[in-house]
Amino acid sequence: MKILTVGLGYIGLPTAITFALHGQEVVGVDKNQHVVEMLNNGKVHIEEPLLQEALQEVRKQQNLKAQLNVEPADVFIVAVPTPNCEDEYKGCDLTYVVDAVKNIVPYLQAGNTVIIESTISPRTTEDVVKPMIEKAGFEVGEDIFLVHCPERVLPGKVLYELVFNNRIIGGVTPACTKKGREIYGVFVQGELIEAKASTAELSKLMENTYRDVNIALANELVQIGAKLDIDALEVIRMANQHPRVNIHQPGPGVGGHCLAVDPYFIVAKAPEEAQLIQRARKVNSQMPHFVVEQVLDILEKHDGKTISILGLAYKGNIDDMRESPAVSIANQLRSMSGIEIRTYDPHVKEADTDSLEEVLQDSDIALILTDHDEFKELPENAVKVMKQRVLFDTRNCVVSDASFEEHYTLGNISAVKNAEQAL
Ligand code: SAJ
Repeated sequence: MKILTVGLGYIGLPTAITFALHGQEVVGVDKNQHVVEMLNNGKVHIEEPLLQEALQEVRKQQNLKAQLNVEPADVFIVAVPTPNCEDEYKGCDLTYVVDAVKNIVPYLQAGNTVIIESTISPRTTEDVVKPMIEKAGFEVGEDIFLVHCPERVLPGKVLYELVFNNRIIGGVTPACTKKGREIYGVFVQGELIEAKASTAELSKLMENTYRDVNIALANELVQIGAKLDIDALEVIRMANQHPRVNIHQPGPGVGGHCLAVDPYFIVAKAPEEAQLIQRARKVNSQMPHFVVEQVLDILEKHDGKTISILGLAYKGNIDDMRESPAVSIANQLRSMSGIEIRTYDPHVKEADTDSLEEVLQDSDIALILTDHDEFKELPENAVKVMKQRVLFDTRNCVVSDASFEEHYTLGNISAVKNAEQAL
């Protein structure tokens, strides 16, 4: 089978490589010449465990080539970004998907399959993509098979989850679903779940929305705890011992290109109905501001001004800064007068410093915004160069805090306020 993937990003590249690893002839297409050149020189352009090794393997087998243009194939997979529109509800911007399909259509031949992997708003496969294929004279379900197969992989575990997660195969007709099953059956060892394209679209969006809403609940609990002087983290630990309760982990906000983006795609299609989803988005997107306020309170209490930000990526052990709450917090703090901030992230090149000692030197507070493994135990020799050994761990990820004199979390921040009131 010859498979052509359009988009060689966080999803398209691992997917292309996985098909190639399983013996398929794969052509990866991307409009970014630098990415194409890097891949053809044997280098991946994103940080993802085992991806570099996997690329080397498929290059050895000569199963994957990268290029700028589309060419004929049996299967076309679209894995391009779908950002938010800049409109009232931040709906799904389909520009890249539509462009990709436009580029593919001239190469389509009867018997081909078109798969949309990009996350799209509900009804897009049937209402937008299908008409584009029909306009070229094909009958969908007879000549061309059209499927929406959303990915569900977790950054950091992509190559494993691509193979072992259950996968939804949403065909526009039953014949389309059957084709989709055959194609993903090449490597998926999880269950292949048959669905209508529109059900698959909304299911994908609801999976991330479920998580976003639950994280919002945890973040709201933090604010309730701060007001009532009750440790929210303790409450979560306790409540989660109930067999049917799973309160998520609070944090400095929700980032990444999924949870902070996908819920709006639903909202834009049904704004009157999606009230809870909108409220949860608001709670999570206000968390960076809440954290900034706590940081200012802590600084005031300790009469300090220098902040060392540890972590810029949107979550631990990856280099992805898309929609990262850490970046928003850093920017908000940076814009304030009388405050000095420096950033450090061992996974991100854009940080101000590349050593822990350097970022902590003479600083008043170590502010952890990303739960990288490197931050779980901050070595004493790095902490001792701080002016004041104050830690604010918004991720609750530090396991050993012996080198610090004060250790704040999202569970005990009310202590700062109470101390101020007592003065
Ligand atoms: N976060 C919290 N508290 C939590 C869990 C996460 O604050 O209890 C934060 C993280 O720190 C991060 C954000 O939420 O800032 C999102 O992280 P994540 O690990 O929940 O999700 P993503 O965006 O990296 O990946 C998600 C996954 N979806 C689900 O788990 C339902 C993944 O399976 C999807 O494939 C991916 O979105 C996607 O592409 O849609």
